[in-house]
Amino acid sequence: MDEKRKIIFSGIQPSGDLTLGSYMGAIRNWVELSDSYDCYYCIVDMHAITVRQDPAELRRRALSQLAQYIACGLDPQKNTLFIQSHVPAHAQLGWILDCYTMFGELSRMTQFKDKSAKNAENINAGLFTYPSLMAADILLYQSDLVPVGEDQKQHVELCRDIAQRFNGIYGDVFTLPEPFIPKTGARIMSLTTPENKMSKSDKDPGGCIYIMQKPEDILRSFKRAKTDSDTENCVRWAPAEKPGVANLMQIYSCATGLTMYEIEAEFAGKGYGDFKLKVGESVVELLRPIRERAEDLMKNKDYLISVYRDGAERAARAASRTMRKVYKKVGFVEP
Ligand code: ATP
Ligand code: LTN
Repeated sequence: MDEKRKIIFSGIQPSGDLTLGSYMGAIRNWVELSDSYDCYYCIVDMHAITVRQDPAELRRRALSQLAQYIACGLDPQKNTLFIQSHVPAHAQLGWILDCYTMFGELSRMTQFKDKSAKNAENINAGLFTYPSLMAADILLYQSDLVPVGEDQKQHVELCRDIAQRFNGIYGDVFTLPEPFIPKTGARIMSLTTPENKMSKSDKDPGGCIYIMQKPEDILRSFKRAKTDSDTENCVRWAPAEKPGVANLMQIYSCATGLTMYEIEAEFAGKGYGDFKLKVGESVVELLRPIRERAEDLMKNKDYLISVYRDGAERAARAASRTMRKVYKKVGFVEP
């Protein structure tokens, strides 16, 4: 009866407005898991500054992201919702783990390679050591599970390697976390270039759908979504051959709960016009209550402040237990 609840940690950078990709790949699962686990859901602003940010925008987005977490169904009473920079233990453990992470390991990270190609004028040390800070986020809370989209699997695996290395030297200090990746929606692609991941830093606005976007803009983007030149039996599950259609089918499946087989049956004999409209409408209906609730919450800043303060206090308490152990193990004098 008194069995300890398993722990979950996940985070999203306030580096842009939240997308349908992050909702379907991550947040949707956070909500589902929040009943049976002890959950820490973070706004990782320290990760966000690895790419240059406008300070006022970063602050606005962090608060709006908190409102969106709550609006997506994360109850602040049941979950610890907080902002990374408010809990100094993340930076402290991040530094320590930097000393247990290898240059070669960091060099192999695809996100580092992608982001340094996109930000050639600012390949800073933080962008490079980003995964050790992410490992600190996860390990501080002795997390068992990390619900993320597929692109983050490599980082969670590196986190396990770092934890194993540390435990190998000092004994069992850290719990080894597992990634938790959804079966559908693990990788939502851009609507205009379905070979690329839908991403909030995407330069092509039509490719990305945002949680807070207005219904008419969402519908317009779906109407323009890239498909192919098939005319007969065109809504078919064939990801390699029809990436644009497969992406829309994934989105529709996530929004409605229908299987690929049921989606094919629904659109048998119909064209892309009907299909894209239906997918767009399903997303509008999925996001409508979230947007409305988030807009309401944004009017109540005092409430949001009380949520993140309370979250930071709870997180700091849990983090300090791990930090005490780590300080002792590495040989720091007790403060
Ligand atoms: P950026 O463009 O700044 O790198 P992003 O849009 O890729 O940001 P993240 O903040 O990196 O979003 O991701 C937040 C969470 O959502 C992560 O768990 C990530 O795996 C997941 N996620 C992001 N984009 C997608 C997507 N297109 N499909 C599925 N999951 C996604
Ligand atoms: N690297 C992640 C964001 C992130 C994260 C974390 C996710 C930072 N720390 C800890 C899960 C657990 C990203 O870029 N999406």
